[in-house]
Amino acid sequence: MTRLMVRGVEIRKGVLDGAAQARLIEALRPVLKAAPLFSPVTASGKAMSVRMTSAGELGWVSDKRGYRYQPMHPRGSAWPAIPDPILAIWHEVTGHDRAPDCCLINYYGEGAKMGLHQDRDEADFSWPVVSVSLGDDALFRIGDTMRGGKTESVWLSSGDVVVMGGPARLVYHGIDRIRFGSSRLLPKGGRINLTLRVAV
Ligand code: MD3
Ligand code: FE
Repeated sequence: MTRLMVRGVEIRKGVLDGAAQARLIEALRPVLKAAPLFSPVTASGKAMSVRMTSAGELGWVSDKRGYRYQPMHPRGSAWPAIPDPILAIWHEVTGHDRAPDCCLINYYGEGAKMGLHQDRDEADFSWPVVSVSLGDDALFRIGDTMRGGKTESVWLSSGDVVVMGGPARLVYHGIDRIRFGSSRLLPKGGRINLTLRVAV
């Protein structure tokens, strides 16, 4: 495992081996069945290219009313629990006893991307954010805590874990593109990113 620090963001390459990645995909199968991926719309009415769902007490949603954490999937059902092997990564990486209340599940199909943004819908920025990459490689862009600064990019691959804590918690970040078909983890290709957060 190698550890990279890019603008205060810690990138741990190759944390999960192939078997561990496959176990996570297996654990996500019933979650995605109970809480299907949906295409969020921004408040300005634009569809996001990333499809999403969540597990945990709260899920992150965006629609014409804006974005927020809420206790239900858009179809009205409670979100499924965060699977144990995902919680184990959080506890291992953060050393905290408190569990995250949201596991956002982002799916990037061919051509999907996520523009530069800050994660600031959470109540307490002293909690770190942990992200797990599964499937196709993605070009991750990291900027400054203010919009418009210089940015640096790094490729994330399946099994990498990213930790944002301390001053890096509020840096601008995004996914410019994925290399569709670069991994065989997902039979239909694409990328899944799990983002673990303490939201409230
Ligand atoms: C840096 N997801 O869901 S994960 C997001 O790959 C999000 O799907 C991207 O940004 C993805 O909000 C990037 C890495 C990540 C997640 C949260 C962060 C980087 C972060 C929070 C603060 C700083
Ligand atoms: Fe983000």
